[in-house]
Amino acid sequence: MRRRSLLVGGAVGVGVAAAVGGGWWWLAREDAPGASGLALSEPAVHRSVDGVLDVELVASERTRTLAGALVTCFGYGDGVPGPTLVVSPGDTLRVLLVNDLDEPTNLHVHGLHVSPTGRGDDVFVSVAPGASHQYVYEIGTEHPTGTYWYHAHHHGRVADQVWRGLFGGLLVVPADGTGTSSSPEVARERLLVVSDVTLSADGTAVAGVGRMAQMNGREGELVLVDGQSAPRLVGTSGTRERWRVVNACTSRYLSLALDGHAAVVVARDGADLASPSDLADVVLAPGNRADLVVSLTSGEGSLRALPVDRGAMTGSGGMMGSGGMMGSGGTGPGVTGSGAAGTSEDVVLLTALGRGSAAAPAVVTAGADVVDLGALTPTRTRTLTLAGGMSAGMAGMGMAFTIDGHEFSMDRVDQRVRLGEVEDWVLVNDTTMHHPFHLHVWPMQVLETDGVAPSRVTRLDVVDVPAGARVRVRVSFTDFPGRTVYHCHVLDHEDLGMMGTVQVTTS
Ligand SMILES: [Cu+2]
Repeated sequence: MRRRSLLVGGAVGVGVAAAVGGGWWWLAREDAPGASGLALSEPAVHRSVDGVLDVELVASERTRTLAGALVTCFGYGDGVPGPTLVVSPGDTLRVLLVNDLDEPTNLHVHGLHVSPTGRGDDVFVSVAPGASHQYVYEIGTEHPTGTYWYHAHHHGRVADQVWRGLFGGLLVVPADGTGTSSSPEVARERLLVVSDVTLSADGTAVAGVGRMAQMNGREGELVLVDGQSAPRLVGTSGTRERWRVVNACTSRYLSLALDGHAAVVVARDGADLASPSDLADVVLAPGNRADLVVSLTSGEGSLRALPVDRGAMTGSGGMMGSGGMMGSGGTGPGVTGSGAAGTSEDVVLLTALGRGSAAAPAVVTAGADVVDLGALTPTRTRTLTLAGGMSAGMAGMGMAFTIDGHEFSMDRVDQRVRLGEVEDWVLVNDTTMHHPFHLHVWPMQVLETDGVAPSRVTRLDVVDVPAGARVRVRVSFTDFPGRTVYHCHVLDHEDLGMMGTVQVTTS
């Protein structure tokens, strides 16, 4: 109780934290089941006006409130997550990225179907310390409404920068402001950006995790919603709410469960589902989003993230056997650094109170019309093989994460595609852990995983490729010529090389 009152009292200063014996980050965490009791506070919102949203995002490292305490971390503006950017089809989104960090960075608008060239979603851009870059994203008039997000995407630094706070939500909503077109009647919408991080004893977001943590993909001690530890959400019983959940964790998979209230998934990765899906059937890999319609009943329930086994990397020669040795190379405090990479904890993300006595409304049963690429004939089929692990080389132990045998090089074109063509990509996972495959600009329709087709049309921008599995996706390369990337969204793997380039040309 004493610890809880510290948290409720507002910002827990570092001095106070030290007085209770270092390792103060445990305070927030141990209080999480049952909640800190703090009311959920969503990020600030910037909404487009007259077809334009013009914002400045300043990436900086400074003190911000995180998990109820004052923490030194990265971020855009005042808080973590950064401000929520809200635009509509046909809008122009202008973002001036100002780099106040002492390392390079850049920006990616995850899931948006926009040009990867010019001032668009070009992840080859590097914004030096002290410099700025003007991004201009033209949102097409036919752009799907839904839940997206933005984050830093500078190769080699992505995991660290996202982990330390460089991410925020991005929504595309109908211009008339009535919520999403497919939205059943909801009393309100909430944006729930889930992230994880580990804090050091002096109240700093831990930078630079150990080799094993990188190899398996780091997972943080703290799992936060909108930068808060197990906040409390209060709604009205007998109403529906739309919860837009973003998995902004660098590696952690989220298998969501809600007790006390009913919920279904109505959209994934900005694509409406033809029919709602059970929450239990949707696992959010890093980068994925799910829009839930929650029917609030009277009383309190909790949204939890259940354990997910995503395997662990084994290198050539079975190097996992000596994991203890390799793990001693400076694994950060509390960062998953040895053994299985999957989450073993059951984490309370938030508690939700339905105030009043009205019974829960019926759950949603109708879905939306979605474009189905299933009947199309692909122009060609490509196979991409994901591989990696620890290996012994001339310079000692090394980690290599590859696609088709190559580590990422921005100077190489790995796939050449003609604009307007429809292709099947067979994603082969030749490792012992899951890899979430993300393609920029163009969404992927999942056709099958190891021969099993999904039960409904499933369009995603991050597709999980389980250990040892083959996943076939179909992509319609429409609208935008140019060069962009595909990669593993376990961001440590991307930084270690599991990324390739695709050049889309008009000839
Ligand atoms: Cu991976």
